[in-house]
Order: sequence, then structure tokens, then C-alpha cells
Amino acid sequence: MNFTEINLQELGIAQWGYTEADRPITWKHYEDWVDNNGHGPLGYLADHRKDLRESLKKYYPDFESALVFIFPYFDDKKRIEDFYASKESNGLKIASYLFAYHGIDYHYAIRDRLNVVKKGIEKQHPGIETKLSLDTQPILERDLAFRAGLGWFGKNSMFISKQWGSFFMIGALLFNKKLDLPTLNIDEDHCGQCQACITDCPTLAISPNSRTIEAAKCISTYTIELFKDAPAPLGMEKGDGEIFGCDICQDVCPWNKRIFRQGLIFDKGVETSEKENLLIDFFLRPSKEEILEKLESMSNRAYTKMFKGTPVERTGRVGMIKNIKFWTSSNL
Ligand code: B12
Ligand code: SF4
Ligand code: SF4
Repeated sequence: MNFTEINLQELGIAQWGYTEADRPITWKHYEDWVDNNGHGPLGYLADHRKDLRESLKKYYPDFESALVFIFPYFDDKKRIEDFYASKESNGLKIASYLFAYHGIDYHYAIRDRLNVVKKGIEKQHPGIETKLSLDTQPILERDLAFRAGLGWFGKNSMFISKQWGSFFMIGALLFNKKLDLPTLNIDEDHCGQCQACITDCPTLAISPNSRTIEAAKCISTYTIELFKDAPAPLGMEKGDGEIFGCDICQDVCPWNKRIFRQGLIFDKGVETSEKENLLIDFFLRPSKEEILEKLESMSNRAYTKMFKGTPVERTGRVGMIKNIKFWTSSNL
């Protein structure tokens, strides 16, 4: 197979890897993590969907091979950091992956891009069956990328590429046939003696010896996954104003700092900034009190309508009130 007819860069893909291995290399680490309640409130990682992750064949019995793709957003990260450093910022932060597609939920944006590749491959391999893997399927996607030789597990548990750092999303296509493609070697650890992410995580959520995090302590869990009012993890006030997701353990990583020094641009061809402007104008410019006032005076329905297609639609109005209220009680 060749990719010559598919312009991967135009689709926002920096690199691809190929694997025929259905079983995660790190399955035992995952099992131990769940047994030790590492998943905390994220029940979907520990119920019947846990065992589905043991082999791609359990989720997709006809599985024979996978193409795994890296979708970087380090340049969008830089853009939003410049905004945070400006006088216009109110001090609150939204994780940079939300700006990867200018405020459009990456599940939609990357799905469309994966579908373009899917069509191209189906044209080259008539009759082949394809399934998408993008975050929500019961698949250990970092391990899938590991099997495809695209990088390694950092101590912060992020999947890191020597070339692309860790500010990227992972998307994959699963096939019911083997493709005649070369494989990359499994990457080795490149963290060395570094401990920056472990010491700089404000809530001490990173387990120092296991390359996993305690989900219950992670700011991302609190701000993205908990939709009702809930107490914040201990130490969260030492964070940096995160109201949706958290980038701290990636910001401090030398593999990302290296990319920023290079100042690369990765044009993903996103044409509109309408949603990005909405997120910035609603959450990142006004005072916390003003934001709360707006959120409290609108209906759930109006909130959903306003933020449709963006990641903050998921958390909902009540979840975002929780996230902002937390910071209104702090000195930020
Ligand atoms: C649940 C989940 C979360 C949870 C739990 C995070 C976690 N670390 O597991 C929460 C809500 C906290 C979260 C947060 C974030 N997430 Co998330 N999340 C997921 C999801 C749905 C499942 C992850 C999972 O299975 N975790 C299980 C645990 C056990 O896995 P793990 O921590 O990676 O541990 C592995 C390694 O540590 C390894 N290991 C352990 N010890 C050792 C030792 C050796 C020697 C080796 C080789 C390996 C090894 O084995 C473990 C099992 O594979 C995936 C999508 C998917 N379907 O896979 C996205 C995913 C992991 N998330 C993603 C992102 C972008 C984020 C955030 C950056 C978003 C943000 N800015 O807020 C943060 C990062 C927080 C962090 N440091 O992990 C991306 C990561 C891309 C990348 N480059 O790694 C993914 C892959 C989504 C995607 N399709 O792109 N997330
Ligand atoms: S995302 Fe934030 S809270 Fe979660 S482990 Fe990383 S630094 Fe800690
Ligand atoms: S900050 Fe250091 S220890 Fe943590 S993932 Fe990056 S290189 Fe590894």
C-alpha cells in the first residue's frame, strides 16, 4: 500500500505507524492500575469494558492490523500560551487540546480526517473493513501507538514522541486484513533521570514509580469528567487556573520544550475560529464573577446550544460552574 494519494500532512497527521499486534504490551500495568483503584471515579475503565481492552480481537473479532496516527497541536498550544501571557487573559486556563481544531471538539475534527484516510485505503483495498479508534472505544490507545513504534510512555503516562513531543492526539484505523506495510521498532524510554512532571504536578497525582497517574487526584478528571458539584482534589489550588483539562505535566517536559524552541507550525487547515473565539471570550477574558453570573442565569439548554460541538458541551453548565467556582474561592 502507499500513501501517495493521501496527503497526510493536509489532514493534520505528522506520523503513522503500523502494527498487527492485537494485545497491549502493557496490559499487566493496566490491570494493576485498576486493581489499585488508579481509575478512581472513572468507572468505565474498570467495569466490563476493562476486559475488552485486553485484546483488539475482543472489541473487534476480525481485527488483523492497525494504522496509528499522530495528530499534533504544539503550535496551537503556543498560540494559546501567547494569549495567557497577554493582558487580556483573566488568569483562567483551558487545556490546549481544545484549540487544536480552534475550539471544535477533536472527536469530530479527527474523525472526519480519519474517514478521509479510511476512504483512501478502502479504494486501494476493495472489500477491506475498517473501524475507527479515537478515544471513546475500549482500546488502550497509548499502548496501540507504542506497539506501532511511535514513541514511549513518559513518567507522566503521556505517550511521547522524540520528534513530536506529547502535545498530540492519537487516532487509529483498525482493519480486518493485513496491509503490506513496514513496521517500526518498539521505542525505548527517553525520560532518563528526569522527574519534572512528577515534582511539578500540583496535586501530586503522578505515581512516582509506575508511569501512571491517580485519576482521582488529577485536575483533568475533576474539570472534564465530573459533571456535578464535587470537591476539588487536594492541592488543586496550587494549579494555574485550569478550568477545563490540565497541561502542567506536559508543559514542564523537556521533550515539549524542545519542540517549542524549534517554533514549528503544523497547518491543519482549520478554516474557522468562531468556536475558539467563543471559548476565549466567554471563559478566558471576563472576570470569574462575570462568568459565573452568565452561567448561573442561563438554562442548561441555552448552554448546550451555545457550546454545541465544543468539548465544554460535555461537562455541561453545572460542571463548568463547579470548575469556575473552585477558582472564585482562590486568590487567582
Ligand atoms: C481515561 C483517560 C484519561 C483520564 C485518565 C488518564 C490516564 N493517564 O489514564 C484523565 C481524565 C485523567 C485523562 C487526562 C488526560 N488525557 Co486522556 N484519556 C483517557 C483514555 C480514554 C483512556 C486512558 C487509559 O486507558 N488509561 C489507563 C492507564 C492505566 O493508562 P496509562 O496511565 O497511560 O498507563 C499506561 C502506561 O503507564 C504503561 N506503563 C506503566 N508502567 C510502565 C512501565 C513500562 C516499562 C512501560 C513500557 C509502560 C508502562 O502501561 C499503562 C497501560 O497502558 C485515553 C483514550 C484511550 N481510549 O486510550 C485518553 C488519552 C490517554 N488522553 C489523552 C489526553 C490528550 C489527555 C490530557 C492531556 C488532556 C488534558 N490536557 O487535560 C490529560 C493528560 C493527563 C495525564 N497525565 O495522563 C490522549 C493522550 C495522547 C498522548 N500523547 O498520550 C488520549 C490517548 C486520547 C487520544 N485518543 O488522543 N485522560
Ligand atoms: S494533568 Fe495536571 S493534575 Fe493531572 S497529572 Fe498532569 S499535572 Fe497532574
Ligand atoms: S517531564 Fe521528564 S520524566 Fe516527565 S515525561 Fe517528560 S521527560 Fe519523562
